[in-house]
Amino acid sequence: VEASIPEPQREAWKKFQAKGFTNKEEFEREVVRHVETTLARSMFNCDETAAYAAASLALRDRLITQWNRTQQRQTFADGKRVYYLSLEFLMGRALDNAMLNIGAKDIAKDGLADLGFRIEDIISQEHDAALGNGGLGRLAACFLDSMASLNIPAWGYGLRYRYGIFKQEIVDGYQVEVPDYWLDFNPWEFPRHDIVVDIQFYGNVRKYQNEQGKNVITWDGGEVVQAVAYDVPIPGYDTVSTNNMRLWSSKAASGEFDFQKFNSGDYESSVADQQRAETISAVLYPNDNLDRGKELRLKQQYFWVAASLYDIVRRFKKSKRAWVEFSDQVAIQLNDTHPTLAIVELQRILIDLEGLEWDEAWSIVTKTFGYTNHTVLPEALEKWSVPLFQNLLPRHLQIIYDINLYFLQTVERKFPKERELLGRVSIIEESQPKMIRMAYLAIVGSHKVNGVAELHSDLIKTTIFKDFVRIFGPDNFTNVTNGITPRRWLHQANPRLSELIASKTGGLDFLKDLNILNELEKFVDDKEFKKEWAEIKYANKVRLAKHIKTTTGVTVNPSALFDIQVKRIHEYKRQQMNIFGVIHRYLTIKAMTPEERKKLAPRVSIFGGKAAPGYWMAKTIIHLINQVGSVVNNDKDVGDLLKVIFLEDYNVSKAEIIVPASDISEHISTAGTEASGTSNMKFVLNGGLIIGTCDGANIEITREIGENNIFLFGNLAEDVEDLRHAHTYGAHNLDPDLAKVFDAIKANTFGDAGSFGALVSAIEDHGDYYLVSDDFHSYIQTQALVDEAYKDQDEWVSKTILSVSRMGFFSSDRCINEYAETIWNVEPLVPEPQERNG
Ligand code: TH1
Repeated sequence: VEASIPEPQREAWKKFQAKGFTNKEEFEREVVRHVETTLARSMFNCDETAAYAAASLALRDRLITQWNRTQQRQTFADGKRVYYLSLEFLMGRALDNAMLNIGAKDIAKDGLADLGFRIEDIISQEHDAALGNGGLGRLAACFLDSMASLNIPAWGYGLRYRYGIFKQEIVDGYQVEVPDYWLDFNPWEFPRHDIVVDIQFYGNVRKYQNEQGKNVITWDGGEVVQAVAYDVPIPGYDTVSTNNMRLWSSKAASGEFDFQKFNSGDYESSVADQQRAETISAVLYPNDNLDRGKELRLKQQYFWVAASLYDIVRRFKKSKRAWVEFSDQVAIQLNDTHPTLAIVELQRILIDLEGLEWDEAWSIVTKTFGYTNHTVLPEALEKWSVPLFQNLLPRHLQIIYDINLYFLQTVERKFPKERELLGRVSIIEESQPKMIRMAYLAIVGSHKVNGVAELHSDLIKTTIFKDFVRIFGPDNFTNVTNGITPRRWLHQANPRLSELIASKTGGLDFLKDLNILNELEKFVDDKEFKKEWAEIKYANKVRLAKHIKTTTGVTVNPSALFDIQVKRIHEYKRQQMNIFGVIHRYLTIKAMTPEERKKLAPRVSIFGGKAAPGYWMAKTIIHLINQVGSVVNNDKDVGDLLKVIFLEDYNVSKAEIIVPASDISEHISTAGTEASGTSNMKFVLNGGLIIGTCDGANIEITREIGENNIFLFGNLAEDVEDLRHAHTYGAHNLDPDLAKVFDAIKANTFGDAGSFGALVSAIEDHGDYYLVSDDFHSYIQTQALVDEAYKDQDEWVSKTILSVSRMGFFSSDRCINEYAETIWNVEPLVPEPQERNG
């Protein structure tokens, strides 16, 4: 409220307040103005890049107005806000989404046409904002869309990586990583050079008594780095509520160079200091579901968490409330354990800087935080080495030890006879070196822990967090099944399907209440409707076929069954099983007579996804897929019956083309390993069926759409452990069909067998941890059922309509409402009608 304009001058401000555009002519005027002034160009050198820039600038002018008003309204209302802390936000493109959410796409389309551009060409100029690896980052993006659309006062806090997830190129069948420098021109971010926070690292802790005789602890960091805020507006759908995503960028504390060093001729080291500071926010770690324990990663986490908490606490302190009210004003959600240091940092602020007593502070902390777990894979659970941590954050280590001490004392009191329990649940693992178990710290410091699908939430309660359920009671553990935003994943990605649905359900309200899709059920036998439905799927397949042609050179038949598996490449997701199944299909076709071949349903097997650069086995899987493709796609015996495609550089904007084009998509993780999966929801919502295991959200999708509409196969989670044991202690009898596939690979059918040795021997010789052989027969048989079912197109289309009509549950709006009610205790803040009208 300081620095605001005095009352008498406010009239002038109101008179000249920014208006933006409200119709096509005004939109065109704004675009031309931005081309001619902001971009300093003209109609004689306005290419599509410039038109994209100008259209985005015109659009964002409107966003900014809404955004400012929303922030003002939230500040005046002085209610509770949600802070979603995520090290990843996989936003994809912003322009199309912004146009649709604020309801300006038709205006923009016509306006751009008047100015000589096709809107699709302009939209496709935008570089994806790819600040995430996969499902976890995209979930955070869907959540931001839902929180804004539901008018929930919420901020996302993240890191402004200079390089997002690498771009993938396929060279001679191998993945090659190319850096993703994306900030050249980014109209969606607003640097806040006035919002700068000093963050310290390393240094020493001192304990002394102050003049009042009180014990004081100070931490003097050896290194100070500045965090600069960059804000990104997050528009809600069909509301003026526009929330904020604040991303922190690192820079050297002295601003530029260290002048002393510079003047004394030590130019190189002064540049080095600067670079070291900037390195913190330079690059996203490209590992999905893997923790590598690197110091720079810990620096990123503390840098981001400390800046965010400073910001949150500063905002709270402006309200002049008592500290006990903190958790009435602030809910902080931890997206996995990556921001767990926030728990320690808030405790440090309260006791060291604000002078609260430990217990009072700790009670505030635990009421504030909620922790979402996204994985049970042991290699993904974060642990920090104590020596490394002590060096970087000495005061935080002391606080963690104290948290652990008090925690273990309560455990001891509650379970006095169980000595081994203390070691099991200790936040410190007594290994060499000692390790800090971040998930345990997150549980101890939060009032609610949730998993992301029912099976997963049950699994964490009965396996990795079993002891904690006894200690804290079952009420601290809950499930919130993931969801996806229907705005991007239906309306934006599949506009024709969205339009058809709107025409049958009375408009676009289903985008705000996805259960309205139920009304489609009555059209399952409507001939005309089914025809239109099928035509839309076909058109989407034609669009993908064109993309395949231009990017790979391979011609695929849009009438063939499109079988798609796109997601990060990981052994637990079992792309290897898919490609072995493809090889099995190929061998079967080769052994068929021409007559037999005529009866077969043609299929296109489509893969896409990135391998972590250091994940050798995942890279081998990509290589095998490409090798199989180059053999199969050029085999005259096979023709259209089978094509194998690897789509380069799978990302959010490509998903928007791929997802609407599936007939079947594969979600075939070893049961119990995929916490939820979210692309499964996207594919079904777009009229595709699923082949999948009883894992993650597949189970709830089955419950919702009915088991007749999904192809489930494979062993169950409850049996996985015994099966693994059987491999270790018994003879591992390879599935005979899989053995034939391995024989073909070993016979160099797909190039040098040596390249794929590790892939084969992981199954043959090293215990087949992911149970590929155990599930292979069931997988092949179920794929045969898919072939059969696809032949009856009429029935197939009915299944897809029924499925879509029952997908309402998987809206991220439902999911966010559950978080709001059961974890955050926040209410929407709905804009006044006059604000809605401008
Ligand atoms: C994913 C899970 O694997 C996936 O099943 C789930 O749908 C998604 O999160 C959203 O809940 C995860 N991604 C990561 C990434 C990192 C660490 C752990 C996980 S779990 C870096």
